Amino acid sequence: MYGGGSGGAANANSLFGGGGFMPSQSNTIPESSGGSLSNSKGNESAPSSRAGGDDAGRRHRAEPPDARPRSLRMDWAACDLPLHGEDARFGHAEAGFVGVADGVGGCRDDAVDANAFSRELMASALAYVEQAAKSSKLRRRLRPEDVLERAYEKAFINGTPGASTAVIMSLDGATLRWAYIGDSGFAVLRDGKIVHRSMQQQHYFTCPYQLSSDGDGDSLSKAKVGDMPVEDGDVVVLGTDGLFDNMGDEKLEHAVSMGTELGLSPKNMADTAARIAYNVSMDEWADSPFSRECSKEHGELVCGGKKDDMTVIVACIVSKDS
Ligand SMILES: [Mn+2]
Repeated sequence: MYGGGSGGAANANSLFGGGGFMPSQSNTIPESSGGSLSNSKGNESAPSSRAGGDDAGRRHRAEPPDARPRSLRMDWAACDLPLHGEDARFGHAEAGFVGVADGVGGCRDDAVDANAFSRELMASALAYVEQAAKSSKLRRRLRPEDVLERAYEKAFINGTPGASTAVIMSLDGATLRWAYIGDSGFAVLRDGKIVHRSMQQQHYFTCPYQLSSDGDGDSLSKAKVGDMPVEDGDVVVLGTDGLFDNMGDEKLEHAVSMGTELGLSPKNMADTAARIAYNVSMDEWADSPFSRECSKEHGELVCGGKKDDMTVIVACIVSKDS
């Protein structure tokens, strides 16, 4: 467990509540077909069950009886601002999958490459999604929690050292799905307002829930899984804690509203959000989500942002015709 503290042991039988490791199809990494993978070193709330979904997911789950399947796609792009080089991400436009992961920084103390585990998680997730994307039947059934499980399984079996938080999301018809663990998260915006967001899962301040290869991390059964219907024009922002610890809801809503009004591309919106968060992170007098949590923790007013890697994915939900 990095960041301190202790948690439940990760083991094969505890993956998403007892399913265990399934026969892996992810040992073969197919040729890239529209997918994208990056890590920042290179270049550029409450546990739920697998079947459960979270509260917001349930609230939004019921669709009008006359709703016909809508043809939507994700138009996505990313911005990476590396500091320690511990973040990684992937995306596959055709399959409608995106994800980010954050190697937990405590690994630095152990002279472990803190990026190795997050990088492998995202690489394995992309490989599995690419494989599934070749079959429309398989693609329809693919869920973010399955991809996270397969990716974790592969990193675990390979003994890749380290620990990581992660979030994986998919667009399936007009349904947005997610699975996440720790403080890598997302927000869904409609008409410039956040209509749903993930909750940071942590054991205590600065110690997020995390998957690890050494049996000292958290079980995947602690991952939050959910879904909600989305519409043409919705904007999904995924990020590691470097984004959300520096960028409060108001700033995020402002950035996305501005991007939508100006017709900015997902890439420009991701760059804009990352730049705003970066400026906060470098401002020792800033009022940030991180400084507010610090203030609560220490019982006195603390100012400033949090210097960290930042990985931002902006996925605009658009009609397939556009
Ligand atoms: Mn981070």
